[in-house]
Amino acid sequence: MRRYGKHTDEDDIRSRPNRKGNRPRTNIRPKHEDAAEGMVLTVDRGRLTCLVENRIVMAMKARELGRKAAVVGDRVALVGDMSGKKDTLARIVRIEERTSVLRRTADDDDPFERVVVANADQLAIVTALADPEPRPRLIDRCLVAAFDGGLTPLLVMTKSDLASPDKLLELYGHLDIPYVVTSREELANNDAADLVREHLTGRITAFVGHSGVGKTTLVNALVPEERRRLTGHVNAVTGRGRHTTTSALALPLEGTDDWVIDTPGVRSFGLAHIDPSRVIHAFPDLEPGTVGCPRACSHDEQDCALDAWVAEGHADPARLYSLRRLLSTRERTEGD
Ligand SMILES: Nc1nc2c(ncn2[C@@H]2O[C@H](COP(=O)(O)OP(=O)(O)OP(=O)(O)O)[C@@H](O)[C@H]2O)c(=O)[nH]1
Ligand SMILES: [Mg+2]
Ligand SMILES: [Zn+2]
Repeated sequence: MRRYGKHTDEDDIRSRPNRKGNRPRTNIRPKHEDAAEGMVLTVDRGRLTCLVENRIVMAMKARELGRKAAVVGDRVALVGDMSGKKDTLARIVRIEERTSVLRRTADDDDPFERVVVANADQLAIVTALADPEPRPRLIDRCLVAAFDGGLTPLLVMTKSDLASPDKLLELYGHLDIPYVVTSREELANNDAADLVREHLTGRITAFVGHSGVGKTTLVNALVPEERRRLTGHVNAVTGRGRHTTTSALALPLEGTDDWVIDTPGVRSFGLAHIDPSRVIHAFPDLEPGTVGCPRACSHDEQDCALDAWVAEGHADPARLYSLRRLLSTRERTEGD
């Protein structure tokens, strides 16, 4: 078992009784030295399903975590009963520092942001080519969230048996984002899983997109059933008899260190939490051109230096167009 010998927690100092009323003690001592390392696979009303070594352990947040919430993908430290036996419950005493955070708000003016997934390196933005219709604005929003959260985007276009990908490829082809196109037939003969898997190596990939685009279908094609059963995860059945995912779920890809994370369908991807000035960082090829911009330039205004810089041939005009499209995505309504 991996031990956390060197980790310390400064909260510890404050909670330690200071009997003599003298100066607070400053020596930071390791906390929960015997804590085990785990990963959060899914969260259901305060109950967290964690993977500890190769056991599924149910856990709850320890009170000392306060308002900090653990989310799917989080690396956590656990204490207590870690046998994984029925009706046992371990305690999560620490959430390790996250390497990435995928955030969204319900709407752009919603101040309440939620962390969808922690520690993912890649965001698979899944869009159906029909049923439901592709929604480029939603894709753009997911792209901004990916860039902002430190995730690399991957475009997954499903249901090419129902409609051609040409129009979407025209829109996104020049964005330099890797993409895959899958169909019902390719799902059936495993080609879809193979196509997608090529992009999953060495990564933790979160699948996001509108409800019904085929995220779970793809994840199921990637992960054998007995692995999925491990987590005891059940999907809700909608009024129309379709299964819809109600909570995010992380699943390991067999024989690798790779993970896929299925998430519930979203209607919108609010970006209230994202500072538009950060969007430019997703365009390293354009960033040097902002040197001549006025102070606090939004890069979507008249005096922006990027137009002239790009016109001089320093970067592909399509890239500037992409940046502007992403910047303006916040002001537009969904679905257009
Ligand atoms: N024709 C066609 N149907 C597909 C394809 N992929 C998935 N579907 C169907 O689309 C429907 C929705 O698929 P799901 O995988 O449940 O979609 P989801 O994105 O997980 O939906 P939520 O969990 O609600 O977010 C199911 O009936 C699938 O069989 C495809 O490539 N072609
Ligand atoms: Mg689903
Ligand atoms: Zn500018």
